[in-house]
Amino acid sequence: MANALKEAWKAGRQTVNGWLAIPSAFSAEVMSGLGFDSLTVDLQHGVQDYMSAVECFQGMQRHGPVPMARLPWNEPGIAGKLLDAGAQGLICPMVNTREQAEAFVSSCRYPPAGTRSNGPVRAGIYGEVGRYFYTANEDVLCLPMIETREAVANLEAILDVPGVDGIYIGPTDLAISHGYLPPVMEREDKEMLDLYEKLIRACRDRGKFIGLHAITGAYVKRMHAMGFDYATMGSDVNAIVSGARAQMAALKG
Ligand code: 3PY
Ligand code: MG
Repeated sequence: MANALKEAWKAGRQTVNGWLAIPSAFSAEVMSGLGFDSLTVDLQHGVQDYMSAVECFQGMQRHGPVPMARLPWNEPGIAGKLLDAGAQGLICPMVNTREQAEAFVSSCRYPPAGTRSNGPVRAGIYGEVGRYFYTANEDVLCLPMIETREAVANLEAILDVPGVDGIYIGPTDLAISHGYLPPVMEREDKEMLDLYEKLIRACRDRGKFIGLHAITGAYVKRMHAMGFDYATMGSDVNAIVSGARAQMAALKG
């Protein structure tokens, strides 16, 4: 099954990702009907574990955004399990060196490209029967996160690792490592925005894709205009908080 995100980016179409921190198939189902191109289950900072991630993948099946997950850390066990459960792309936090990028890619690719073990227990029941093994290495997106000074210093080496499809920026960790506080997601610091431009150019030069984490539609629109291929307009928690807060203000105001 070809990866719809990869196809969109190759065609120059920018996409919007949603972020699932709530461990609920129903919440994932509601989010999946709102027009996101992809939804990412967050096992790093979200209240999600392997089983709730599987349930979120099941919940989003009906409307069909591309199912993705953010790993809790660069660790092959959970990477393999999430891919077997149907994730079509993985975002890996804190990838700072070429070696770490190689380890991440290796977890996601079947031999000879990597060391992923065969057993796509849920992923294999979609698409053409028996084909998953032959298409997964091409279809699964490997997106290391660039969110430290060290990662920026090693950017070219990370991007040049075969099998790295693109990168994902973690704006708060990246800002913290550059000495910019408070750790808010939608940065306005000139140095950070200049850095984003630099990262976009480096990805363009190498035919790699680039995305970042954001919250509001207005900021996502600006980041698309800057040249990001994808941006997260997240999350389910933000949506509840902002929606309920607005209604509470209307009630009391
Ligand atoms: C960050 O801001 O560091 C993130 O990882 C966003 O998800
Ligand atoms: Mg981070």
